[in-house]
Amino acid sequence: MFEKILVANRGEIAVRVIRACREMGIQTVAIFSDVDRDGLHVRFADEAYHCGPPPARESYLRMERVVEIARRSGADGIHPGYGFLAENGEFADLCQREGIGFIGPSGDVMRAMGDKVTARQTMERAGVPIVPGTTRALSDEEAVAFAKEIGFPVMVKASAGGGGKGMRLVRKQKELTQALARARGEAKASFGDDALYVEKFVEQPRHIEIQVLADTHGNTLHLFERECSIQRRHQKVIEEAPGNGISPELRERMGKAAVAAAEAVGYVGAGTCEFLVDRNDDFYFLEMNTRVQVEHPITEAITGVDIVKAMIRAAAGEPLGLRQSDLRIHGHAIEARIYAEDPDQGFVPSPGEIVVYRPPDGIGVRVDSGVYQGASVTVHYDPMVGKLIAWGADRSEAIERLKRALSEFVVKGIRTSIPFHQKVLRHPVFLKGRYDTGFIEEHMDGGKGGAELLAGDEEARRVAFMLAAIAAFRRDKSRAKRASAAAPGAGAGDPWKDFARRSQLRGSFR
Ligand code: MV4
Repeated sequence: MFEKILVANRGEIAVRVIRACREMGIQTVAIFSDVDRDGLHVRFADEAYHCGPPPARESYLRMERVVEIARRSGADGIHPGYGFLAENGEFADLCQREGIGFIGPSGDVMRAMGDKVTARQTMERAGVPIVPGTTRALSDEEAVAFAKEIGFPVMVKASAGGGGKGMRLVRKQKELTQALARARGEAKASFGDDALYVEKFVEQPRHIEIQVLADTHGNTLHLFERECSIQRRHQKVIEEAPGNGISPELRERMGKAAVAAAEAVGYVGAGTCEFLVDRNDDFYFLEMNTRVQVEHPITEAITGVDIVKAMIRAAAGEPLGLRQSDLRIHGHAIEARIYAEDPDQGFVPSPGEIVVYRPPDGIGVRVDSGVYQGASVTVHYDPMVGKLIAWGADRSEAIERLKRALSEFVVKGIRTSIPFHQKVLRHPVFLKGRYDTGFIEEHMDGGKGGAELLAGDEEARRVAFMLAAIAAFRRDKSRAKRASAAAPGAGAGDPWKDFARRSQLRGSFR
């Protein structure tokens, strides 16, 4: 087993990993950029090292530096969380060369899944259903010929893409040439790889994903499905487990497909197979995420399995100690992602100091967050500041608990997505559970809130973003003035005074 793990991340997921390590008796090392010196993950870790200036490219994404910090601190493992270096095959290779255990699959597995054309070939051979389409990269001429053959509408996708990046819906043949040119340009610019493939467009699909766990002893199993169709511009907003109206028979077929997908690439650790499910309940493999996902807690809630601990054990070469037949679904869980965004202003980021923070608690409630009262949210990283997860004996209890918990959640100083969640949770279509990936577009005014003008207009969004940053700066300044005027020591004192292990801050990188 690992003795000391460096957590190459920040925010709520870094805290989540540190908690698992603490429970396992593993020492932890945090890294932090200039603006994260007071981050919650820094407070929670046993040691913390500075890793660079605020831009991720110059701090959390510096592979050589992260490995150097691991070496200096004596860490024998690195957990990448999600985002940043989590799905970077080169980073996994580097860790391996340096003799540091990367907590995730090998670089080869990441590349096999990261390249969508390769992944589609692998899945086809493994008997996993894929969306009808091509299984090799195409020239423009080949793409046109193929689209005519399968018929419109089609989707043009970048082989190096994923998560909605480098994707084009083409409804008519005469739009195809331009779509191909744009998609190719975008793919080249974003990924340095302009390989494209074509798929039949699946109308009104649901996004259902299967959580997979695999060890190095040949055990691969699944932890059932999550429904993630409530998304806004490819950002998930609400997720639930199990999925709505997924029959035991469909669940078993999808679970077996996901296990076959993982086995086909020799997967180790925690991974997720994303599927589209159409109105006939036919399902198609889309992509595999080779990391722990934001929404993993809803699966933990319904299965009782600690997914982060399981991935650490698997990376250490230990057997999972679970069999598929041991696993059952208990009740229902729903997660609301709390974003520092203003739903009334077209979801512009809302950075600033969190002046008041009072998270909910009580039966069936879990909060995984990376912030605290007095913390500051910056514009440098993902605006998700935390997650609220409610568990209930059935879906309606989970919904009522989540509503109750949202009503208790007090966050002041920044705007959050909480009011938007409350709207979704009141919507009859959501309550029925009969929704698909078009839900926010169709039923929530496109998720525009009150500011229709802002949606879709990049320039207006940029201006709103800047205005929000200026407003946050002003608020912070006037607050700082008021705070320094107030009598010191009037409050409860330092809330961190009795914290178990205040981490030692070490090292500096510029
Ligand atoms: C599709 C699709 C329909 N047909 N592919 C979006 C994210 C990326 N992972 C794949 N996506 C889609 N691919 C075909 N052939 C519809 C989507 C899609 C979507 C998928 C999952 C969740 C939300 C979505 C929102 C819009 C489009």
